[in-house]
Amino acid sequence: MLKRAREIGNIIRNSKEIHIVSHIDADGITAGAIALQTLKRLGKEHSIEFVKQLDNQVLEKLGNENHELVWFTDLGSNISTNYSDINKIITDHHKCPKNSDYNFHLNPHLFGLDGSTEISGAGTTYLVSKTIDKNNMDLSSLAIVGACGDLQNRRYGKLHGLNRKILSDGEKIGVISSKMDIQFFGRETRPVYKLLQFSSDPLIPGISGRESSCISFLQETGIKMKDGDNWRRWVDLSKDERKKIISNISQILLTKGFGHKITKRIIGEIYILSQEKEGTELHDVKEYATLLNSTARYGQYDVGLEVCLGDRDKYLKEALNLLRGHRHNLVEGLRFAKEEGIFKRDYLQFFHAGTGIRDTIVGIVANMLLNSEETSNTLPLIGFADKGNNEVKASARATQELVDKGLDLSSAMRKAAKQLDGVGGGHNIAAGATIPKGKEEEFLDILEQEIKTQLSSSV
Ligand SMILES: [Mn+2]
Repeated sequence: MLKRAREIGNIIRNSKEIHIVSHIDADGITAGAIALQTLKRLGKEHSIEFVKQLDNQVLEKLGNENHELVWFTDLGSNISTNYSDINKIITDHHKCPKNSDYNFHLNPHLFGLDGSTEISGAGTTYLVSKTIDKNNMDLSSLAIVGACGDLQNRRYGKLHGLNRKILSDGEKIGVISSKMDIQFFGRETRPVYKLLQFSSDPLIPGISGRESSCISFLQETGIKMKDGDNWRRWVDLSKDERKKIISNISQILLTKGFGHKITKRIIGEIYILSQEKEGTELHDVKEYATLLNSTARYGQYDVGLEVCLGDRDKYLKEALNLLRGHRHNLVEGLRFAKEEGIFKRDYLQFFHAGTGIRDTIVGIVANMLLNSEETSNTLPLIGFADKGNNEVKASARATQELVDKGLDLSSAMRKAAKQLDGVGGGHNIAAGATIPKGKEEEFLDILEQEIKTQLSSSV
């Protein structure tokens, strides 16, 4: 992979003008930022755009723009075999066919690595950046934000594979540090009771989603919730207090029969960006990724990008505004999906939000729902949302246990969408598709058949 990264580095060095095309999520924004910073430092003429997916419209536009070189980051693996009219390099981690093994295409799947856990789009972009100049090792922090944005730390409760090498680059030069701690979101910025209330992976029965239960749980555990007028956050608690909470949560999970494997997921490695201010949304990698996601989902890619490039003023403020709006929309989306109802079939469960949830957040809502009491955790969950243009977005999410049993949502979604003249793909645990409106029922039939085949053939 490093050899391929160097080859791509050489293509960049030999070009004067480079246009970056990246994906609209935390991994895509960090990948785009790493690419852009690399080109800036090289003094290359550059530009950047973010897209939801590489469809024919985008490709046609790119073809007409006649860029000397196009750098696809966190996407592009699906076009590596065709579109030879665009002079390109690709640093991606999405599944790709073996016959896309070209010298311009860096993808872990081409090297026998797992692109859903071992390295992200930002990570592959970082590898190229580092081969160009060792001074770009400071960008490792963005690569880790991207990896965690794609939940690559969740399978093993810590980063793994090439991601660990990138992490150690960052630790070596002091931009990142890691330690074991609680995995729930908001360690640095949320009052402790809120951190528990929004816990979702794993879900704590009787606690998650219930504010008053969280408060009484903390009281019973003997945790003071306020310090003067200020709510205490997880990072304000003493080591002893944290231990007590973790042990009491574990107790709840174990007595409810969740087993050690799930209970262990409470604790894992967390990552800190050492040069950011403590208690801000940028200090903890997971919170940073969420901040970026909330800029991307509302089309404000440049806001997230500027934050990655170092702005801590105007753009950061705007990003925080978007984050607040995003939280509001997620809560509303979750409520909406529950009201519409979750329908179970033999091999999947689904909801259809129509225009009630933005197509850009239906995947996050599906993920939150999958971790809630409203859904079965033995079935993958599909969420539909109208996209406009007579198209429907389908987002599929599954548990790691199902993936371990042979489920591959990426291939199932791609195959099902293809039969209906749509497009689909992604990762084994999380995938998406766009299909013509009105074909949802048919789509579910095909998808269910695919899932059934996957799960029965792996036994
Ligand atoms: Mn990605």
